Amino acid sequence: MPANLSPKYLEAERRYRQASTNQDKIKCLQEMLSTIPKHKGTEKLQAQIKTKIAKLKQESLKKHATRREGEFLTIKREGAGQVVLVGLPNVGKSEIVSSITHASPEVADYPCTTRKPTPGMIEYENVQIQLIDMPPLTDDYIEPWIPQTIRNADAIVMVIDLNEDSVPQMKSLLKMLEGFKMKPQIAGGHIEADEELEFFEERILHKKSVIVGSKSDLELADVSLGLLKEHYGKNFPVSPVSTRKVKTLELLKRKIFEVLEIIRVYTKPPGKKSDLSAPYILPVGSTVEQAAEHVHKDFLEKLKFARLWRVDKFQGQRVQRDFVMEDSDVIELHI
Ligand SMILES: Nc1nc2c(ncn2[C@@H]2O[C@H](COP(=O)(O)OP(=O)(O)OP(=O)(O)O)[C@@H](O)[C@H]2O)c(=O)[nH]1
Ligand SMILES: [Mg+2]
Repeated sequence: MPANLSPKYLEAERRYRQASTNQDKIKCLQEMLSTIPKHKGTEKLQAQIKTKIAKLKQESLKKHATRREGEFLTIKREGAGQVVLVGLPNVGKSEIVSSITHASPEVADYPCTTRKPTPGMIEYENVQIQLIDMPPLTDDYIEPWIPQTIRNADAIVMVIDLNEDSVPQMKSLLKMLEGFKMKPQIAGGHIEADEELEFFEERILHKKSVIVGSKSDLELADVSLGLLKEHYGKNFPVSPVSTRKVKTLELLKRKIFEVLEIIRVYTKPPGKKSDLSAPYILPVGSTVEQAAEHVHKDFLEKLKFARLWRVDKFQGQRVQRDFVMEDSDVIELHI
């Protein structure tokens, strides 16, 4: 055995021997490969590990080919919207999920820790938003449910590690998403309807997206963030985030709420106060008529007018059906 194998390598090798599934074995082998000292004396061992990984991947592919489509994992949508985290290995996706939701996906300082989608709920003010932690996107084998889960989500958070070169990461991420026939785009732009789209259809799907620059507390973060903003700031909102800084996490929640392009609308009975803990969630740009229909379909026909309250703007003025509502509006529906 070549000398100079690190404790991390030996630990990964120990776990490899105990691993029972191909996925786990691949994960350990990849870890061994990333921690092995790169010199002449280990070349043979590196080659053996690579061959073993390739063989295990082939086996997994065969297994997947015999699976039926219905077996893809998709996460049931909950709350006001579903947002998925994507990024290269080890960029901090899982730590973000465990910091702003009640879920606790495994976090580790080696790549490819996450194997399964793990949903958690973000509480942003009085709204619940579902955030899904995902396995990393890499150039090697991607399980077929991964693109499908990303396509299903309402929006994408692209996580870029600010402690590494940011622009190349972003490039490869966009390239991989393009390979899945997805094009991230800034919220507010025109989004193609995607309801009838199936996973295997070829049409490019546009997805509302934000960029999160992770590990903003680390040394290289400022330079990396500057470059990221310079190259992509025009096309996407870029938020620096550190799981060690609560304030950045609060701003991230706000950004995630914004990318969903939803508004909260409250109703109130005449002469009474509205229940501010129970908003109706509507798409940005919804009218009074649409809000009324959402409350009860009978309102659509019977609604005569509505009164509207908006902080510093309206105090119960009458508004018509086509009036466009904003976040936090209160309406009183009259039939
Ligand atoms: N300093 C610092 N380290 C962080 C931060 N966020 C995550 N990390 C560390 O980065 C490493 C990777 O974090 P993970 O959350 O497991 O990364 P991941 O993107 O889920 O990794 P994979 O599941 O392998 O793709 C861990 O050691 C984390 O503790 C951060 O904001 N600041
Ligand atoms: Mg992870």
